[in-house]
Amino acid sequence: MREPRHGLRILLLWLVLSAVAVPLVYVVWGPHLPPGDMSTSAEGQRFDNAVLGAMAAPVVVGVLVYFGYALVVWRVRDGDEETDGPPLRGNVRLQATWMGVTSAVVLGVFVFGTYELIVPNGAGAGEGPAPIWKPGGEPLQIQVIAQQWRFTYRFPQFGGMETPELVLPVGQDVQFDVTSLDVVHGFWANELGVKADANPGVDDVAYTRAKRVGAFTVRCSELCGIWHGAMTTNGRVVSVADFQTWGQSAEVSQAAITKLLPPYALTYSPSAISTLTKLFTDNGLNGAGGQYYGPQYPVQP
Ligand SMILES: [Cu+2]
Repeated sequence: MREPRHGLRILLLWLVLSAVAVPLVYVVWGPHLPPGDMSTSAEGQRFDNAVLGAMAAPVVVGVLVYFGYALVVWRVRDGDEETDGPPLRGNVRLQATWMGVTSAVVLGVFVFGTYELIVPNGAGAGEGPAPIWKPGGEPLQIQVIAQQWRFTYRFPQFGGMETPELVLPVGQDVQFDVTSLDVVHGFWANELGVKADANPGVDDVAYTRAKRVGAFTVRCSELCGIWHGAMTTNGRVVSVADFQTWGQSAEVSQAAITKLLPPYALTYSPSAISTLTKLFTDNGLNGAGGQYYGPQYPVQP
């Protein structure tokens, strides 16, 4: 009996199933992929995840089709006494195709990923002190100050006030200047698609623009000590008018503290921590050095 054309069968099966899987991944699954669509950077990352998922689908389908086909067609039948097939050595066409296709896939992912990382919105990632991508115009500047174990936010365009609350206006470009007072932290606002290292002595810049009002979470993404897991807060996106009202009233209510703070700078000397800690704790603003959690913490097991 003539051997059927297995390669052609597998190829056709793969083509049909891939034609189903790719749009399924992109159109049906894509809109539900993290980190959602709350900001330009989140939306960009969701698009990247959908494209990469769609690119991965034919690869996964290929593996599964080959696996399934081999299990069904090439399994040993009852009474099949035949030994293994003839030993094969070298198949230039197969080898060249394999190397060509895998190289094209990897280079495609590399080029797409690199472009997306750099060009649209800076991808919401910390770009260091000299960002490659910048939005046009004058973004709202918000300094993110990480400290064991809490984030505070300084607004240089509102008199350099510092608040424990992250509030953003909708539809405006925001520039986060992320730094740390003590150890290595990570500023991660998942729903905004923003993630930037918070290192002492470093100004790490990240951009985004919120697309709708609502709440988002901020958490520390770098193991930074015993209360790292508790280093999380909520932020909110509000209308431009509400933001102006909030900013102006916070500037007034924080004025007494703002006067005592070191002048706004892109980074701060760690020697300022003890003074700042006392200042913040006295004003219910912060809690470095474990004071925020009270002397009974950390609880020993
Ligand atoms: Cu931290």
